[in-house]
Amino acid sequence: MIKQFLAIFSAALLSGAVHAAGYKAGDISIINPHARPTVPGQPGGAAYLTLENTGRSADRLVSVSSPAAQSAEIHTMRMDGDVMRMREAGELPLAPAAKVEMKPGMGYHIMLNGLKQPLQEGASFPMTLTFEKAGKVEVPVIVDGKNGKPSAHAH
Ligand SMILES: [Cu+2]
Repeated sequence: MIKQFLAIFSAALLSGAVHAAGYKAGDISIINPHARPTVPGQPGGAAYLTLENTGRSADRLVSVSSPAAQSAEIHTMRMDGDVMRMREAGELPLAPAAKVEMKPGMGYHIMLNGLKQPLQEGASFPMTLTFEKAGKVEVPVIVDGKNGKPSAHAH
């Protein structure tokens, strides 16, 4: 059962330049889910969001899915010597008070494999996050290009 999500639009954030959307699943806050645009023929894309555990017990993001892609995986990037390597993390641990901000180029991201159509700037698509304790929540992911060029994300 998908819990109803609660949208908290903070329109005044950062002098109106950024409209960050926030959602909740139990004690977990999901902030600003967004994805980079992709070009036609690009098989995969990446989505980013911030997760904050406002509760007193640890939780974990255990899976992600979206009708926009055949599969979605939790990935991490890290430097191995001078080579950036990516791997499937499988899950994302959230200790009490932990805040994990996904962003391009480092740390965690959500890999969207087998996109059904290109992600177009300005569009949005639903994504379901499943947490071990907080359960499932569906959030809209906004495709935005404000971080610059389309993601050159390939594995
Ligand atoms: Cu990846």
